[in-house]
Amino acid sequence: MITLFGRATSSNVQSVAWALNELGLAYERHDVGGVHGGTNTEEYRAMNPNGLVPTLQDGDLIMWESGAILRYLAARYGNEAFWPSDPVRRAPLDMWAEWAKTTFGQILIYQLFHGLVRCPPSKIDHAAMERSLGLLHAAVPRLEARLGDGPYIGGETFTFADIAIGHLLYRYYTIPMERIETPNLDAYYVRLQERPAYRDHVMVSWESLRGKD
Ligand SMILES: N[C@@H](CCC(=O)N[C@@H](CS)C(=O)NCC(=O)O)C(=O)O
Repeated sequence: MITLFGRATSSNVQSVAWALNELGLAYERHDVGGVHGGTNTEEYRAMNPNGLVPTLQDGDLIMWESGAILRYLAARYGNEAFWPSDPVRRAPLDMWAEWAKTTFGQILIYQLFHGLVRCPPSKIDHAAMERSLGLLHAAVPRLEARLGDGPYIGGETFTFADIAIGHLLYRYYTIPMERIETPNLDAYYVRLQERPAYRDHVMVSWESLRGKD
């Protein structure tokens, strides 16, 4: 039995929930973190010493770090297309998954989502947000160019790299901020929305996370 600990509004939890559903795995999800609390108990800290979500339990295996969880699920349960066994075919996908986590996601979630949405309006640092937006606008054309080569990050087929990047796009397209013109990325976002698991587990309103004065 697989258990996912983490609130449905967390983008990191969403990537894992989306992967579990794409892979057709049965699992239970427990609301932990944010308004639900539960991350500071001895029992939870024994599983995840960071006190963050998500945490995944699969039999005797307990894991934290959503990127590592995604790779684990893909490697254990994914088919050859979703997680190529050939390291040379997998490497470029992994490169994009890493870029999503360390570059695109860092700017989008930890700078802009936190700075524009989670921050109380009177405390928004507009100069810092302008700088972050500049970084985002410099990064996005790389993704736009990549998506000019095929419908998915790896080309013709949907892979774990699409989850690593795609789960961030609901935030990307809904945060109240300026976006540059990206026809390929826009079409990709529409393509992802055709997947029921994306609609159900990623397109989750973040209204409850909005900072208030
Ligand atoms: N690098 C970690 C980051 C985990 C993280 O920052 N999780 C946030 C939610 S997205 C969290 O636990 N926030 C506190 C909470 O929800 O109580 C991962 O990818 O799993």
